[in-house]
Amino acid sequence: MQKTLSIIKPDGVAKKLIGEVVSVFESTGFRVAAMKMKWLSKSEAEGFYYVHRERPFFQELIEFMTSGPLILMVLEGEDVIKRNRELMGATDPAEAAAGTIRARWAHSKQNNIVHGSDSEESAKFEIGHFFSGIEIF
Ligand code: IDP
Ligand code: MG
Repeated sequence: MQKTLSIIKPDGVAKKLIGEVVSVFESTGFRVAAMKMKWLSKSEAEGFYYVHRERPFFQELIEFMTSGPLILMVLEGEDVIKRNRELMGATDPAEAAAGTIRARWAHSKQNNIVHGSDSEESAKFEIGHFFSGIEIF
């Protein structure tokens, strides 16, 4: 069984979409193996998005990700990394396929409701950034 890191970003929490998003994952058959609410510090957000540090939108992205509490989850399932990315839809909601989480609820390319790891390597790094072994069930 594969694991991935999923985040309901501050816009998703503010829009009261926690239940809707978790429902998409659970009805797909993913198991929630860990979950917590957290308000990220600047350095926690910068460390998480380290790979994007040179991108022009980096500072705004960090401001957005630290603008309020978010939900961190470890999801488990068969091929969950790729399947979660499919459920999320494209980064820009204008390009996201109909019925995906971002097509349904995202406001913009930045404020796009969810994060999901994009590879086994990033899933390992991202899960370890936020969860210790004893927090994952
Ligand atoms: P992803 O979340 O679909 O994997 P990435 O390219 O990894 O997309 O970008 C990480 C996050 O940075 C996005 O989810 C989004 O919040 C933000 N972002 C990406 N591209 C842009 C942009 O062009 N303008 C503003 N924000 C962006
Ligand atoms: Mg990404």
